[in-house]
Amino acid sequence: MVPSGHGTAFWSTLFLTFIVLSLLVPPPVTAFFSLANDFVDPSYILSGKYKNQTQVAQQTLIAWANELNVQAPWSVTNKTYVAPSGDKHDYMSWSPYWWPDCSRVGNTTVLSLQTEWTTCPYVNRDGRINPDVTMIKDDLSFQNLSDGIFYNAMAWGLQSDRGSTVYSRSAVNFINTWFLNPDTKMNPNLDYAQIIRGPHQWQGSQYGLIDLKCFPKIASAILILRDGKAPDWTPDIDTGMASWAKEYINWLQTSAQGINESRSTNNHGTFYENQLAALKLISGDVTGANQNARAYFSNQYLNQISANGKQPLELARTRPYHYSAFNIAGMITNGRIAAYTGNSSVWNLPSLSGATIKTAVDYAITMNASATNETPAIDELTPYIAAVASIYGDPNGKYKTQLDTMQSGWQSEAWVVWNQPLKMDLSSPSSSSSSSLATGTNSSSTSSSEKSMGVNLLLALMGLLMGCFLQ
Ligand SMILES: *[C@@H]1O[C@H](CO)[C@@H](O)[C@H](O)[C@H]1NC(C)=O
Ligand SMILES: *[C@@H]1O[C@H](CO)[C@@H](O)[C@H](O)[C@H]1NC(C)=O
Ligand SMILES: *[C@@H]1O[C@H](CO)[C@@H](O)[C@H](O)[C@H]1NC(C)=O
Ligand SMILES: *[C@@H]1O[C@H](CO)[C@@H](O)[C@H](O)[C@H]1NC(C)=O
Ligand SMILES: *[C@@H]1O[C@H](CO)[C@@H](O)[C@H](O)[C@H]1NC(C)=O
Ligand SMILES: *[C@@H]1O[C@H](CO)[C@@H](O)[C@H](O)[C@H]1NC(C)=O
Ligand SMILES: *[C@@H]1O[C@H](CO)[C@@H](O)[C@H](O)[C@H]1NC(C)=O
Ligand SMILES: CC(=O)N[C@H]1CO[C@H](CO)[C@@H](O)[C@@H]1O
Repeated sequence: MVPSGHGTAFWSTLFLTFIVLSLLVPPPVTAFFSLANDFVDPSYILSGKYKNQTQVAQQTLIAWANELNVQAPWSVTNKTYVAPSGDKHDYMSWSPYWWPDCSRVGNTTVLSLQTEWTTCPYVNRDGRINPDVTMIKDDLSFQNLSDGIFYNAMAWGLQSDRGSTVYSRSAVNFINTWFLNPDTKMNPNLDYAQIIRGPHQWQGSQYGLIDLKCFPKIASAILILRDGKAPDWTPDIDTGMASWAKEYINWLQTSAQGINESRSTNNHGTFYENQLAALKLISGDVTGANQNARAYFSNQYLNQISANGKQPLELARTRPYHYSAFNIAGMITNGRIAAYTGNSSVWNLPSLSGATIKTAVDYAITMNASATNETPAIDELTPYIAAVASIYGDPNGKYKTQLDTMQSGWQSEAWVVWNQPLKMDLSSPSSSSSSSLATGTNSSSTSSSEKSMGVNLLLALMGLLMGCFLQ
């Protein structure tokens, strides 16, 4: 029954509000997904090109920034457990594939967690993640932090009006909280990353360096804010971040963990150079960034790809599909940093067997993820198929066909925004979900999705207010 006190005007305004809302609500965007790694050339985002064919992907990107902003900001000082140093500013994580063996330490009754961690020897089970490592969230926080900074800076850069926005303020706030604010900052070292627990003095391992592999996302973001002259990117923040990067670079290049990790031949070596090259860009050392990205191509890269495109070091692992896609992410990121710093010849640089990054992706496409129970890992490869199409071209439509087969609705993924020009037609085969995407693309006429969403909200609010006054 209609409650008394509300006149016809109220109900018709409410009805109109719903009509307006249903017409203007943006099309659905895909669920948030964290890329293993990537580097986006800031001049591409700042150029404003290819906007009309990536409208839905841009909406996804902005939706992901909004989603990450809800859980932000992140800080190493958030964790309940403190590193063995006793300093809450020290980053800490536990090695994911190590499990306690308490059989020889009088485990007749159930041990308390703290006793288990410090008295039972830990044994390695490759690929099997010990669920209790998520009790410490520094690694997941850093992953979300890097995505939060990455998507917010791009959301800012996609807007034609480059004033201070919620996106530039968020990106800067996240950087300040994690790296610079004296109360919440992280010390620039990984002394306690991927600790193997047990009855010995706890230390980080070289493998822990991979926890911070996503610095190229942060570097892309900082370059967008810096080159785009974002008002929120102040000289103090720029200088502070550059000096943090320099201190951490020094740790990466001189600590035992860093030196060992630089010699890794598999994906660990690939990601080590990703991280170092990105930090050099943050510190303002473009030549150094070029040297690190190229160091990968004159070392690890040469032995990582067989003539047929297989990556033997990754295929040897327990999750071969995941690890193949994972290392491809690192290769492409090193390639993109090398290209950005002036050396795009790496795309066609042959490995010792004569293969290139393209050969590695062409082989990975033929792998059967279900055969190794890794079907969800298909989504880890598709962004890099688009990257290869963007870098090498797709004259016969081979990569587009692959994407259509592997991931329906891929056109609305955020990574479509920067894997341009795809040199391909972005329309998908006549499936129902894609035709609604095509309509969505054309229906939003404003240049910025944030603006159109803001307009929606404003109209809805106006409708509701009018409803109140007219009753
Ligand atoms: C969309 O982009 C294409 C190719 O860049 C261009 O030819 C076309 O005019 C654009 N359409 C609109 C509506 O901007
Ligand atoms: C310790 O002993 C309990 C009881 O026998 C057993 O359930 C548990 O799995 C053991 N823990 C470890 C880490 O070995
Ligand atoms: C990281 O982001 C994911 C996805 O939004 C969320 O489920 C998770 O709780 C976040 N973790 C941390 C530690 O921020
Ligand atoms: C580094 O590698 C050497 C030689 O393999 C090893 O003895 C040492 O324990 C490693 N150190 C770290 C911190 O990983
Ligand atoms: C680019 O890097 C490759 C591999 O390190 C090297 O062979 C080549 O000479 C470099 N080209 C330029 C122009 O620096
Ligand atoms: C992929 O592997 C699954 C599971 O082993 C199998 O059922 C399927 O036929 C394979 N697909 C191809 C194309 O070989
Ligand atoms: C979208 O707009 C373009 C350019 O105006 C037009 O060519 C295309 O047919 C439109 N697509 C749809 C689905 O309306
Ligand atoms: C989840 C959580 O506790 N987040 C906090 C982490 O630390 C920052 C900085 O102190 C806080 O702002 C967050 O609320």
